[in-house]
Amino acid sequence: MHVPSNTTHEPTDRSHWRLRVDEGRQRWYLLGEEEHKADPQTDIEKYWLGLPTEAPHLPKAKTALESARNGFEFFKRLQNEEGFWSGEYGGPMFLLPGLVITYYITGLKLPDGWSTEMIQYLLNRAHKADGGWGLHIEGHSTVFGTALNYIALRLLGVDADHPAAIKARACLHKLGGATGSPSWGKFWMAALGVYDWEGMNPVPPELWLLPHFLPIHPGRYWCHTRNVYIPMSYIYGRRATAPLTPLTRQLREELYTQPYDSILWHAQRGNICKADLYYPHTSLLKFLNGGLVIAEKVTVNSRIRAMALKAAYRQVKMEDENTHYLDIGPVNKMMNMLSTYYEEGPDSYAFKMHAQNNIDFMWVSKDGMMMNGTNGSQLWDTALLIQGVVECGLADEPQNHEAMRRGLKFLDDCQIKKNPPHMVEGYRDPTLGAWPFSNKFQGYTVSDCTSEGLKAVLLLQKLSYMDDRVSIERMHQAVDIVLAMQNSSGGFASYESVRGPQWLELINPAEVFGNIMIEYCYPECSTACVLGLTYFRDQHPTYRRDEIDATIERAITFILSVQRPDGSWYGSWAICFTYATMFALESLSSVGQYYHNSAPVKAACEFLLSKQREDGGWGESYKSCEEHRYVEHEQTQVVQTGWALMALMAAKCPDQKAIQRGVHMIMSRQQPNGEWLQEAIEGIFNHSCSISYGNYKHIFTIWALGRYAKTYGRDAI
Ligand code: LAN
Repeated sequence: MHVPSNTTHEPTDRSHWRLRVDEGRQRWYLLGEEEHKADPQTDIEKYWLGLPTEAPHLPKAKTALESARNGFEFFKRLQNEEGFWSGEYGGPMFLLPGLVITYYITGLKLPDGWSTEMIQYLLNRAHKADGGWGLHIEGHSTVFGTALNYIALRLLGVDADHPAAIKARACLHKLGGATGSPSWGKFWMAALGVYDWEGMNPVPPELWLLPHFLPIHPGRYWCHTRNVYIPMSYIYGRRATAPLTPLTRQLREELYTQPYDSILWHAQRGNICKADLYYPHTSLLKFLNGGLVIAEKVTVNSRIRAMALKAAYRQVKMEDENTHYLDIGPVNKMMNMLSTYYEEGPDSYAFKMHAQNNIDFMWVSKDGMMMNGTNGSQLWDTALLIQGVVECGLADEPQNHEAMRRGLKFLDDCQIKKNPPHMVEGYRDPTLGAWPFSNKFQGYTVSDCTSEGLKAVLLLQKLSYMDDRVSIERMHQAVDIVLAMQNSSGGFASYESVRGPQWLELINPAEVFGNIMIEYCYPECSTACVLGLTYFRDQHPTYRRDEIDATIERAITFILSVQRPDGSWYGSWAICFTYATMFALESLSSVGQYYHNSAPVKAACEFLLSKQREDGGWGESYKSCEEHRYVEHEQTQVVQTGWALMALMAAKCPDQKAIQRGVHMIMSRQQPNGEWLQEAIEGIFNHSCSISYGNYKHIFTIWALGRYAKTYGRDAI
């Protein structure tokens, strides 16, 4: 990797960054002086970089609708020419190090401005108190976060005696040193050559040689988990380690509390620092690992290993080709890139494609450059925003027609129009007609993204001034996708239907995440599917009618079955009970269940009302997701207030006063230019890791205010 010798650790001139979009792809570039002058920065770039925008002050909103209108006046400025909204999608702190380590190992040069801005990000995100990093930006310092980000800082050119490095090292040592890292950290360190493979529990590629009918076959795992363990097993199976360099030699001495050569590696396999541990290894996994360690001694150089590596690499290749070398997420993106380097070499087409596409995951903010949790949240944010704007009637106002037209253009373009080239052999489900979370190139079906995309299209194409873009055949394809994704419980999972038994969770080896081995059914995804099918049936009442009716009914049964005794629902994809309860109540209202006629809905409203704060708002901490109980945030949050209000209004909760107080709270936080400011992180995954949804503060405020105006009249305050 190219390390600038004169690194000053000063940020780049942020006014030189531009965000380019291309068929749903979003990529940041640092421009040279000439190009920069010829091409002024837009408000989109200024906004996300934390620079002042041109957004004017607006007349102060006196009603909820005026407030929503002002909000959209501002937010419209952030819609790009292709019709979608981009946004920061950071939060996890274990992504960027994978990229930095891969570039170091492969000797690839980072594009202009990257290393400087990555250093900025790491320095800005180090915890003030102890200098370490956590699993995610709001989490306490852990070995996983601190060891990997310390390594990243050093590889990017920060000296060991830089004050931030000294502080981070002290934090790491206090936590016991890098030997206590969770397995994914152990993997990256071993690949770099600063940790010994013997200190890692086996990740045998032989699993890919097993017959598919076995429940343990990786083709049955949750697609994210499966796709991380494919390249990990390939690299582990080959024990591919970078040659030592003076810098990695130094790192070997910096990361541990004892000399590198004195570490008893086999004793470190099960050593996971307490601060990191969320899901400890079960006795079953410990037993299996014991057996695998012995088996590994035989298989490591055998013919079976050679066959297994071939099978694993075939899966790497298929994932790459199915996703235009974007891959399902940033973790397997970097591991696949490294696998490609070892298998096909740095001059191969595959390696070059990987190198070229990493930029899709990078995001520049006022804090520097981070790696997003996916290659963006383009479809998701756009589809949700459109629904809010249509619901409150703003979409009918002439000043918004153009934004809505552009939105439909994007939705039209973003729908996936073919199945993946390697579908059956790559263990993929159909994608024809689906909508993805980010863009069509990544191209994974997600149940709720397909439904939200479909809902947004149906709403937009009903507007009097809108020309149809998405044909009825293409809507049928989307409906087919959704119908095929229902599980026997009636619920819907995220990307695929559930393929493996629940006991597979007993061999979850990742230590830091919960519920990652298989797909699970979620009230959020199930609701999106219920509503997608409902909206479709309203407009097209004949297509697969009986199946749609039955599917909705079973999904509602599922949603009711996972309500908690306190009336709430646990949310898996954003924080937390507030989020999922909103979805569940949307579903129930769509089948005519409201506060006055449904005991579950009444209980849910009472739950939400019991969490309303003095100032009229709601505020829930990400700790709720970890601890599975409602944990208050220190501050009220506009986003959660929006969710709670949406839920109460969907349920026709009779306590208008309470709803009004929430509306007041949201309006009181609106800025003179119509925007809302960033508050706490909004999203979560795998029970433990938070993730930013930087557009939610506009989407759910506008939507909730609009729903209020619609419910109680346009003049309602
Ligand atoms: C996402 C983001 C979107 C999210 C919703 C659509 C909101 C949800 O309703 C369904 C699940 C989904 C698609 C989802 C799944 C897990 C993701 C991809 C993420 C939370 C974004 C990042 C996360 C991914 C697993 C991060 C990489 C980490 C690993 C453990 C591999």
